Amino acid sequence: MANPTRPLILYGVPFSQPVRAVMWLMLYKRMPFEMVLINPGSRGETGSRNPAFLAKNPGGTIPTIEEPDTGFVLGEAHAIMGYLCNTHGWDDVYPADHRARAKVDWYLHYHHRNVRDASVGLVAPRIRKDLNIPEATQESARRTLTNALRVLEEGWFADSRFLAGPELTIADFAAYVEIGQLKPGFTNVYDFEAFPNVRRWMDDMTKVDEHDTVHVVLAELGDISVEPPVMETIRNANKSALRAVNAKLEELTAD
Ligand SMILES: N[C@@H](CCC(=O)N[C@@H](CS)C(=O)NCC(=O)O)C(=O)O
Repeated sequence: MANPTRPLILYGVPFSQPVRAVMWLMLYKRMPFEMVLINPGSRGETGSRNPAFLAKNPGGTIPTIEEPDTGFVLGEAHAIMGYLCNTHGWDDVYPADHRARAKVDWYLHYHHRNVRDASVGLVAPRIRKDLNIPEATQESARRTLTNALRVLEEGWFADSRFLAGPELTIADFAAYVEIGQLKPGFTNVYDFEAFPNVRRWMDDMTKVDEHDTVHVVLAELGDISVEPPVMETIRNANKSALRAVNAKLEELTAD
């Protein structure tokens, strides 16, 4: 939308992987927004399963965005990133050429039932005990993830610096928030030894603008491979992350 008078609202929490992807794109593009905390899965007043939020997004998931000026609401991280690129002309990260864009979309569709299983198999069981994810589901998700990493290692990254070609695209944001969360320095719950191309790409992604701002939550949470974090640690990590994002947003609006 041209010249909005009020900044776009992003509903979510920094701990959510797809929320981080959307946040990263906007910070990377230096686009001011307002972060409104919505807790995933909760029926409470600020929860994603509260009737007020379900009226915006019937699926009850974060991220969701809202344009205060128009009332337009959109869910699903990849739809949101595509929409933001389309409306702001961010062709560098979502190429205008049909075939180049289709390749980005190819990855974004592939992501959902493959790379996204990183969270189900390795992170959510340690962080969200309340979800009671059965061991068989976790095991199957870990297998799916390993298979997806092999596909990335031997296919997508075989002769390509980034996922969809030589340049960074929104496919990389989407993939890294899932894969990168597992590495040493963050949760450290997966052994990437067999995937040198994926490791090289993860290193490159740490150099992308605003990587550190978006990942304060994981840096703060630290290694959870041995001991699952206590609730207080998760809460504090989310708070520090929010402070970091808000500080960056203040900087952007002051510019
Ligand atoms: N496919 C969705 C997935 C979103 C998603 O799974 N969000 C989680 C948080 S990471 C959520 O909102 N869960 C709450 C729920 O399902 O009740 C997207 O990419 O936006």
